[in-house]
Amino acid sequence: MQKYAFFELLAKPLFVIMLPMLMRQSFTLLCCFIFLVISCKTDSDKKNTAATEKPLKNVQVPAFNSDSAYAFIKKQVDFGPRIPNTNAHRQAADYFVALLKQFGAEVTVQEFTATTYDQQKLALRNIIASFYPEQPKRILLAAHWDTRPFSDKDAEKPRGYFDGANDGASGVGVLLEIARALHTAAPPAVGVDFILFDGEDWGFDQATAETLYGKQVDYPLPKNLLSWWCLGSQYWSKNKHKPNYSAYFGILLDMVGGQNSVFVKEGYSMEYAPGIVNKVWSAAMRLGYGNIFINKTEGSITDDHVFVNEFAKIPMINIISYDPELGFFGDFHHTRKDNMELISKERLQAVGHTLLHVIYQE
Ligand code: AHN
Ligand code: ZN
Repeated sequence: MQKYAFFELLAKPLFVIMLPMLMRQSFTLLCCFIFLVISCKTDSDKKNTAATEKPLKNVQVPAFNSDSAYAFIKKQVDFGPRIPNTNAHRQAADYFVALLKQFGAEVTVQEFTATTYDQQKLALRNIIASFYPEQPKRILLAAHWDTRPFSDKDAEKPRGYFDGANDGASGVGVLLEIARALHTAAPPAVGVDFILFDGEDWGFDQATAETLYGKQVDYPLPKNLLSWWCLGSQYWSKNKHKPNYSAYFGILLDMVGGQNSVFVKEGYSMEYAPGIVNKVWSAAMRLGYGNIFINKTEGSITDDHVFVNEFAKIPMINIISYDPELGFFGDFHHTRKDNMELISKERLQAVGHTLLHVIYQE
């Protein structure tokens, strides 16, 4: 009895002392668990932001020379409008091939014939230039090099010709200067391919029909085409210069040299490759071009990048001039205003500098 009484005596304080201790302990354990869950979550949040905002590589980026880019544009304009089946068109193509070879690129010329909406047979050439062809990870840069055969938005001369300094030559000029920079600089960590697309600008829409023919006209598409525009990119995307060719991503330049022009995030680019758009626009902001690369999404434009996405399955974005007031490319578009006077070295610099940074940051 004495013994039991002793245990009874002991049991009560044990219970009274131990239970709160145990409860305190489990409270501490619970706190630890909650803390762990919270810290894990913030940790994964950190990882997520790190995925979109990778730390910058400490690399030497070659300089972009906008005087040189400007000279490449002037050279094209001096041939005359690069309208398919003309001498200026043939001479410009020969010039691009020779120059890109001089810059050390592996050059492939893809020749083909295409039929336009008005049943003209055109001898076209897509020109492909590869730097570091042995690199498996590749970036594709593109622009169209042909000129539209009529200035159908020019109120005074809708059947005239125009220089296409911005529409065509500006994108090619920036690309040629990037190729020259690659030739003189240490290689980036990626291979770079250039495609100069032909036959982009012989397209047709009802506005063209109204001005040229004074009435609505219907030109049904043949089964090999999705659009009367972009004949070169539609051909290349279905018949690549190397059958298994692909690229990590692509960037198209279209009308990038016009003074006062700005670039908004184009609709199809945001549908097909929002990550690439944001990568390029972030690079531009970082370099101080936030007044030119505007952080808003507007307009969806059928251009060469659409077919590269659709058929070649390469995520490609478009950097293209957009006038927020007009809700269109700009008042120069397909008029005789599209000449050298329109070209701004500052705009060429913003685009070229940004692209070289994007290339060397990969
Ligand atoms: C549209 O007008 C919808 N696409 C033609 C894009 C273009 C024309 N780029 C240069 N010229
Ligand atoms: Zn055009």
